[in-house]
Amino acid sequence: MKNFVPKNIDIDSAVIKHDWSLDEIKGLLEQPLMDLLWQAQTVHRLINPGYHVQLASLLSVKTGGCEEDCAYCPQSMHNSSDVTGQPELDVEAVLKRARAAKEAGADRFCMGWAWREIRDGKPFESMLAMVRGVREMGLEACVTAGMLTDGQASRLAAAGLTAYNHNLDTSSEHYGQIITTRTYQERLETLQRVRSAGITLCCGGIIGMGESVVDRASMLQVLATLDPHPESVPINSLVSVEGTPLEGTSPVDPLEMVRMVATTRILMPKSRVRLSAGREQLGREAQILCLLVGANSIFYGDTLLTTGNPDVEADRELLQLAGVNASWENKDID
Ligand code: SAM
Ligand code: DTB
Ligand code: SF4
Repeated sequence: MKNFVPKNIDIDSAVIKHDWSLDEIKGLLEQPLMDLLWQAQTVHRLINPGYHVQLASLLSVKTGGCEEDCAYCPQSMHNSSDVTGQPELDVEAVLKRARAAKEAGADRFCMGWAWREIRDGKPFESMLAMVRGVREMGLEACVTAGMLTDGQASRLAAAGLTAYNHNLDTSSEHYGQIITTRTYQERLETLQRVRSAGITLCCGGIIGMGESVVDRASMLQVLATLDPHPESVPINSLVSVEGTPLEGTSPVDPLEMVRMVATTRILMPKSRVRLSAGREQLGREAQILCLLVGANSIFYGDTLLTTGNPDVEADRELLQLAGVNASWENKDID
């Protein structure tokens, strides 16, 4: 695919600013779909003319038994999902999975720990060895393991960690309905520690947890007023898991996901917008719309942390059908 910028694109459409108001964001989210899609597509094509899509593979290193009470999460010990506390994977097992992900074409390897906060000692030393090993393979490395201290953040940075994922999940206003064991403020402080250590930020949220459009705008406002913007912004739609308080929640309309991705792209033009959990429920047309209007990364591989994701073959087919560039086929990556 040739990289070109269509002549009628206004460079100012991709303005990087950090003072977005709630009304502006709500206005973007709620504008007529055709206008939103055009505006987002304009920004997206300007920023990513080659339609390069980053493939990020996920692995749960420590699964289940988490002390936090996140209402969406099958790994919380407060929920009765069928995810029992399992022994942590060792360094060798994790690196084997990272190698397989690289061979399948992944660019980034994300490792998750079902922890409230990072624990020092052997588990943390193993985490550092995993980060070093993943980086030595030439992959980006991302960790998501809850809160951390400044000292832990610096050691992760020194090990070569590319990104730390810590999501806002929802608006500060809706937050109390979803999590009670950790405050919104603690989340913001964790993000600040990651930033101060020089690690890039991966921070986004989930839609479909009973929030309003204003809640979605409010969460996006917190992200889009960070300076700099998070380098990656995962947009998840709730995977409603049996045994969680959100079991049985009605699925979000796929077009709501498209609106969320499009608005995220307009607000944070240069960030990597990752179309994250919930793709199995989206259908290929909605996923292609997301790729068209702003998503430039997906989770790649048939499992997220504990729930399902489209398999590699289905995703290769989807990406080929959409005509985007992804590393597994080694096309003209820009
Ligand atoms: N314990 C760490 C933490 O909370 O930061 C890391 C793992 S946690 C599973 C990472 C993120 O996955 C959550 O913040 C949430 O946004 C997302 N997530 C978890 N369960 C989900 C679900 N059922 N549906 C959609 N997203 C989910
Ligand atoms: C993110 O925002 N989504 C990913 C990743 N960051 C760690 C996790 C999705 C988890 C979905 C539920 C599960 O598989 O347990
Ligand atoms: Fe624990 Fe993270 Fe799940 Fe919350 S989202 S229960 S912190 S693993």
